[in-house]
Amino acid sequence: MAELVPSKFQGTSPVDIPIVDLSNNEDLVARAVVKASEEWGMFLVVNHGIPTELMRRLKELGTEFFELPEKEKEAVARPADSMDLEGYTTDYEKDKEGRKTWADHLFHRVWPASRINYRFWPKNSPDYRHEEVNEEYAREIKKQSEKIMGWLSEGLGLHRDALKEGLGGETVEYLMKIIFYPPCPKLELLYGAPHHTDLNGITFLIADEVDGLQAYQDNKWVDVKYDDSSIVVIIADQIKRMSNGRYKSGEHRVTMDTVRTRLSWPVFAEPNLDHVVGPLAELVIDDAPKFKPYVYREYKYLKMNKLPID
Ligand SMILES: O=C(O)CCC(=O)C(=O)O
Repeated sequence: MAELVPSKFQGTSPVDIPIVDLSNNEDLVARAVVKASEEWGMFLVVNHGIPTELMRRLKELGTEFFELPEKEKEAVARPADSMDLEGYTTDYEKDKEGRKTWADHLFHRVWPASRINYRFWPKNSPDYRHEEVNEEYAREIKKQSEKIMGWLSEGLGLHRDALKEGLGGETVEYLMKIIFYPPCPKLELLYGAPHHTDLNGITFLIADEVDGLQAYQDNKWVDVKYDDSSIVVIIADQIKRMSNGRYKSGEHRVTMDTVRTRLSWPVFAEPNLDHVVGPLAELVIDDAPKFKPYVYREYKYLKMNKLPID
């Protein structure tokens, strides 16, 4: 059931989500990433090496797409009979009566090349697709993702590639989502996104200057404060399950703004649909497995349909 009255903290939050400065000494960084993933399942990375200009351009092109007339956005619409998420959907425009969330979306895969379908990529600018923006950003995010999974694997006492391999190695897919949250006049009824954890492995999120993302920690909602160069990292369900519960899947939600539109760009690193993910074998020699292994297709189906998951 929807929670009533989403509230933003006014003024200073009592705590802030951890910030990890990736330019620090690698041992320090690795420890900070492990601690934040154990305690929060969410943290900000700064000084990560992805050019701010690349992030700015990515956001500019995505924003331009959502400014197009509806008809042009429909050119990359998700087909009505699609079993996949890729394409543009406008729940906001089309479901005015029964809205539970207040947002439009565009999903398209950005990695691996064999899973990219350019039919769902916006056509508003040739730069959208070309080397210097989305594809370059995807390469950078993949690098960050593998670095972070490496530190998390070592934090479990495993070899550096353990979590990446558990998630499917080079078959891991990166899915870009652009979310457009129009201003919402009735804050008491709706969320941009209700309280949830992500169902994939790990998520990398950037957003425009409007805040709204909140993390749930110690029974409190904490505003996530980012700027135009930081990236929010959200540990998601599959890393929690592979780690046998050692790492948290970060709980979060998005509140609305009455006046301003907000856009965000999460990239979800997720297993291929046929890949089986469960607690890593080395972690359940002495300890009982806390989770059942699932083919990712089944896990995704259960989670998206709010069905029970062991
Ligand atoms: O827009 C945001 O900041 C978060 C989006 C989100 O939680 C999601 O798409 O799962």
